Amino acid sequence: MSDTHQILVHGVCPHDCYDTCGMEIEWKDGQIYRIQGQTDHPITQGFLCFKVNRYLERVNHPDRVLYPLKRTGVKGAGQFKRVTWDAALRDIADRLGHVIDRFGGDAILPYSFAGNMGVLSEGSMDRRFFAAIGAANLDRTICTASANYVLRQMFGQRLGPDPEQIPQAQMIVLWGANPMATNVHQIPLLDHAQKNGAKIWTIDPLNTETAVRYHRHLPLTPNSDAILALALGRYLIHHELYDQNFVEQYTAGFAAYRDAAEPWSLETAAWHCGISPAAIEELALDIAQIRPLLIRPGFGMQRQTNSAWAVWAVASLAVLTGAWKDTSGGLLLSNSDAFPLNWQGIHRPDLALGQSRTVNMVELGIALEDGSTQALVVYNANPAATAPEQAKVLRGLSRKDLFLVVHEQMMTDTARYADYVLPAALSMEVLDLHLSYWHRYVQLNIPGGPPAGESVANTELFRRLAKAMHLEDPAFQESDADLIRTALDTDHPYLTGITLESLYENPVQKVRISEETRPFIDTRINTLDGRIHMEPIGGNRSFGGETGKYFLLSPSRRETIKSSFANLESFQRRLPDPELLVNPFDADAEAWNDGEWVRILNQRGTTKAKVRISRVPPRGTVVSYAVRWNHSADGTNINQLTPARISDIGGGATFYSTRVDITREGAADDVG
Ligand SMILES: Nc1nc2c(c(=O)[nH]1)N[C@H]1C(S)=C(S)[C@@H](COP(=O)(O)OP(=O)(O)OC[C@H]3O[C@@H](n4cnc5c(=O)[nH]c(N)nc54)[C@H](O)[C@@H]3O)O[C@H]1N2
Ligand SMILES: Nc1nc2c(c(=O)[nH]1)N[C@H]1C(S)=C(S)[C@@H](COP(=O)(O)OP(=O)(O)OC[C@H]3O[C@@H](n4cnc5c(=O)[nH]c(N)nc54)[C@H](O)[C@@H]3O)O[C@H]1N2
Ligand code: SF4
Ligand SMILES: [Mo]
Repeated sequence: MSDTHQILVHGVCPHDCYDTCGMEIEWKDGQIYRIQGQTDHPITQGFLCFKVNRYLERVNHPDRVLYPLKRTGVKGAGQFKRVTWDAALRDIADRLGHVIDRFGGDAILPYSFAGNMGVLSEGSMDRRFFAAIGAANLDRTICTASANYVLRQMFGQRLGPDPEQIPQAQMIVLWGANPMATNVHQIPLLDHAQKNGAKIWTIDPLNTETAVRYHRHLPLTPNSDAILALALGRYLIHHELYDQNFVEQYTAGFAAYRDAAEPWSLETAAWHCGISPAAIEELALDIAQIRPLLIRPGFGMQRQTNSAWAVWAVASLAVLTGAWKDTSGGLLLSNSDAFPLNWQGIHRPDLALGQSRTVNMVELGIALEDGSTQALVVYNANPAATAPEQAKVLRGLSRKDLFLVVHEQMMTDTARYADYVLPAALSMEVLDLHLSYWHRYVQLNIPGGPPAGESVANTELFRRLAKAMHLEDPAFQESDADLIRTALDTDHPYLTGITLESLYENPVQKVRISEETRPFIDTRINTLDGRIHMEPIGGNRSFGGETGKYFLLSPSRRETIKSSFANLESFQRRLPDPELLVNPFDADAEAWNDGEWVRILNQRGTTKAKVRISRVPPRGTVVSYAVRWNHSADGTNINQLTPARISDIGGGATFYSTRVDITREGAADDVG
């Protein structure tokens, strides 16, 4: 590329977000110069969000890692010196080889998530590499594991209505979702539905911006979702307001469902959920009577101990009501299986050396403390800030005998503990294919220039590591273009005609499912017997051990995506200190003042924050939005408090099943 001209390319926002926006990226003199929402993109509609509007701050941030770095100080101190790629790769290959010889391949643990959601960046060469060295398997559970499990059990796949149909729905239930912060391109669609006369309910313990924007808000007690949903189902059954024809024609397990719902009368449920029986009845009647009915759960409602139970009970409402019969109706929780790529071809599980242990990523702290892990390779994630039971995780990362390699764009809390930090390219510098877990567009992200400094794409990192470890399989020589061709190499009708070449011509293509197609009515139900299964799932997990006085919720915040963007100066200036939102009644009862420092603690850990008196949390619940960098505070954040307890079924995370005590800062030593 010549250094003087200006070019415009199609990019895709790589961050872990429902919206997977199309972007117009302008490069000038070899630098990223301007980033805008794609104007003619049907979902993006020319605007980006609060965070990505500030992307140039991220591109040019002083925390960017641009060269391979080797640790010189103690772990966690963040002291490094620059080394060459050759030297770094040679030493890493030696040390991983040594672990394999002494402890076996599965003493090496990869840890990654969705820092970059590109198909190649999220998981391709890396999967091949770790399979071929016999590394431990990582169960990537931290976000949606319970929902995935339940959807597969009930429907055989993760498919929902097309979000572009939302304006046609007349009754919408946003259940544990806060799209004003996390899914901003859903807002115009919801507003449109509202203008068309739709009634929109928000079911969330918190009085979020979303709850404030739409008609009705049901502030249920945290983690009482399954009970509410079962009470709604029971009401519909008792009053013969459910869709008997649909249940007979399409489902199995109705009797078991009915039995499970039976204990939950309006009164019993109202007591558990902290709302009035009349409010539940009003919602039940709306669900029964208004069509099309769209139930839109967020992933927020499944970060609880009985997560699978909650998802099952809520999803069952979309079945019981026959909501799927309308094109804009049903359950919109995930559209991930609208993209049937050649996943085996990308991941190549056949390269695996044999059986390796599997680690649930929620339990990273345990895997680092129980002696099973000698080397950890982190990319696309920042577990020092985002994993639960942080005290354990940080102790593990500090282990002198742990060999830690981190591939990153930024000097994150995790990178500071690394033996080697390797520089990761920005998505704008890398060819990749993008899907969405919400909408139905396949997109090509076209780089406008080469990676800055000596940074490399995730695929290139693992190509280099494979070479350094003498892995000869041709699978490690495939280029990014080859990988995309492999990914799209399928006969599935949803992907007909979508090829790398056609994506270069038109980088935003809808999967070939007609907007009129109703999931599970017009498509096969992918369970063994071709029926939707209503039998109860989960619900038997005890919440034991959580004794603190307050419920702590730590949902997504508008200004960051988890820890990403929390190091931007604009964010630090706006919100320099960690904050804890508390209800005015609680503040009054405890005589806390706005702006006062408090210590938050429980059996797992402790962190501090400034009180902010707010009407967002109800009485008895406090809120700290996820998440800040430890390093920008006292070395800790809110994940000191969250549990690594696994959900009832599916292995999911339970961040929102946390109780805490709160003391005035300074008194912490007296409590324990
Ligand atoms: N701006 C921004 N956008 C993001 C993210 C971000 O961090 N910031 N994160 C991205 C990621 S990784 C994900 S997974 C998605 C998540 O986005 P969402 O699906 O919206 O989920 P959360 O933000 O986890 O939580 C949503 C709501 O669930 C509520 N909630 C908490 N506990 C309960 C409960 O027990 N029952 C019910 N009914 N509601 C409850 C919370 O109060 C919160 O308002 O957003 C993505 N988009
Ligand atoms: N308290 C609390 N904790 C939570 C949650 C919560 O609701 N509350 N939510 C949980 C959820 S839903 C999720 S999904 C997890 C997310 O947790 P993480 O997966 O740790 O997500 P991020 O904090 O966004 O960190 C992603 C990192 O990937 C890096 N990155 C971006 N692109 C690339 C790339 O191309 N290559 C490489 N090598 N690195 C890249 C970014 O710089 C960033 O540091 O957090 C969980 N943690
Ligand atoms: S974070 Fe989400 S809303 Fe923001 S630009 Fe990226 S995909 Fe769009
Ligand atoms: Mo997530």
